[in-house]
Amino acid sequence: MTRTFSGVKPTGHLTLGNYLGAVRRWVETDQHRSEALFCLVDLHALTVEHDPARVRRLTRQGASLLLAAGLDPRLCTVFVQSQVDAHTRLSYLLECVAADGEMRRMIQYKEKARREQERGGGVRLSLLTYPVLMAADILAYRTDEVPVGEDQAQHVELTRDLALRFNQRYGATFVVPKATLPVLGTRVRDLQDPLSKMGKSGAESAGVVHLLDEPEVIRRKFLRAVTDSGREVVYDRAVSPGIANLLEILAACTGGRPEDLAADYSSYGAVKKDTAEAVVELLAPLQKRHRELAADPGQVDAVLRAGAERAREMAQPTVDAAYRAIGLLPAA
Ligand code: AQP
Repeated sequence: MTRTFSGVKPTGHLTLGNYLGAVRRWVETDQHRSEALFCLVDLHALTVEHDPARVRRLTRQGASLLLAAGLDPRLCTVFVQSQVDAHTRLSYLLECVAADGEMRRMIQYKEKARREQERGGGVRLSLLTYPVLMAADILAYRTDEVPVGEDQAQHVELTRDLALRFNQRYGATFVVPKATLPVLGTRVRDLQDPLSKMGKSGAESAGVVHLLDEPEVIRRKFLRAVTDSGREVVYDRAVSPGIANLLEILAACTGGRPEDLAADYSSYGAVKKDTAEAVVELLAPLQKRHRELAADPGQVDAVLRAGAERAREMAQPTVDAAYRAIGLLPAA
């Protein structure tokens, strides 16, 4: 059976981008057709300026949201990265086959390092090495497929390179995975800045729709979405990136094609209104289930405990094989 691994970083409240680009597919497809692991990658949240209490809170909230979205612990493994030592142990071995130059070429590193500098903080070394830890996350589980949004494709490509290099130097140890991208929702853009992706870690922004936003907040954000000054509704990312983003979100929610939907509209206002309603409707069941889970936090903790135990068992053989292959003396 195919093995799938993917993760979400507790750096902020989960967004519509996280849902359409990744989580929905995990729920609807991956957990049913593969042996799937989904991880709250909390160590990755420490690569930028962070508040410890907030990371802890967002990790639990993220887990609750994944369950509310429909991940079923009977079908898949949901766990927290820092509770499974295999990730950091393997990461060090992979650092020994990774090169400084290839880390510095990562687009996300360049963007996030710039953002940290603009904020007046230093750039953490862990931000540079984060893609190696991500490679360890994936490789620890002999993963075949990594369902991610487009923004993570370069990191999965690096994971492949590191796995191949390690295997070549030290013998066949890792399965070489591949990224799988969704058809729609690959890159949901910020409603206020449709040239940038909708990201969760920026300051509270009117352009970011969070999964727990109240319906009225969602409607307001869509109503104020930036569009260009044209009038005709056409689906063209280069000419009208704002309206193209709305049509893509609407299509991802309703199952249509953005270019077909464009033909049904004669005003931007109507596109905004319908997209808002489609998102409100899409998120309503998830929000309801999240409220139920919030009333019983022990349930989420129990899922995470069992998930970490299972993940440890699954990762251990890979870590042992990699330690042996690279020349380390077995502990016992
Ligand atoms: N805007 C997006 N459109 C489509 N997919 C997206 N993903 C994130 N944003 C979008 C996908 O969601 C999964 C989990 O993402 P992550 O938690 O690893 O964080 P990220 O990719 O770095 O995205 P964020 O939300 O922007 O976080 P910050 O701001 O902290 O960097 C991934 O599969 C991702 O592709």
